[in-house]
Amino acid sequence: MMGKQPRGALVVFEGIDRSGKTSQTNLLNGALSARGIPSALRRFPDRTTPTGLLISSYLEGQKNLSDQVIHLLFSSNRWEATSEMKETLESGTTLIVDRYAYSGVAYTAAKGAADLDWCKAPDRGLLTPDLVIYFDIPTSVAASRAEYGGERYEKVEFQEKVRSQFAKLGEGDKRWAIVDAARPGEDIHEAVLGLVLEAVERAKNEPLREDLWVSDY
Ligand code: DGP
Repeated sequence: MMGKQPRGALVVFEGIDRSGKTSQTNLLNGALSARGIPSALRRFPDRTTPTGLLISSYLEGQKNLSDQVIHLLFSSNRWEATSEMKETLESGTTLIVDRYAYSGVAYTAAKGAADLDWCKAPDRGLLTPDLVIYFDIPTSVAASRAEYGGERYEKVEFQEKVRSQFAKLGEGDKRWAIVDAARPGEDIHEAVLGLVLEAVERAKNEPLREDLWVSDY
């Protein structure tokens, strides 16, 4: 009889706006497929769900919501995807996720409206990533990229604050890997692929955990 399918890895990409996550996640997905490793992409916020539509109109500046309300909506948007993500991972597919709860904390904390514990609380107990790849890039480099400035958070001074919140979040997190995202795309891809292939192997022998920020909370 065939043994149980080893689970896929949960790989999360984080970084400030225009740090290059979206193009690198697409490249990574292609590279994994080429190696016969089942993988799928997902991004947060998922703007297609009811919470996602509200989030989208907030980001586009059509709707104003308090810092607390929008924080909880972003968190809900992740929680509503959890059971589907779990099924995907358990079926052996590696999930490549463009933004997750770390963005949730970094963007709200950057507003100065709430402390880190409050920001982390709603996402506590989400599926725990096997690897978080943080795309580190100077704010000035990100800001010079195409289409920057269109949405609510795309302002250099604010992104600077988000960047320092991300740095704080990564400290002491053993799942956190920092990738210099100001380099040429090919070099970034190579670094990312190395980290992900390692995580895919590791995940085969480790149970899927649903304790984000529970043990170190
Ligand atoms: P993106 O689709 O990756 O461009 O993200 C849209 C914007 O929303 C971007 O400025 C980052 C921000 N963002 C993503 N996730 C969260 C979150 O959980 N909370 C807050 N406050 N902002 C977030």
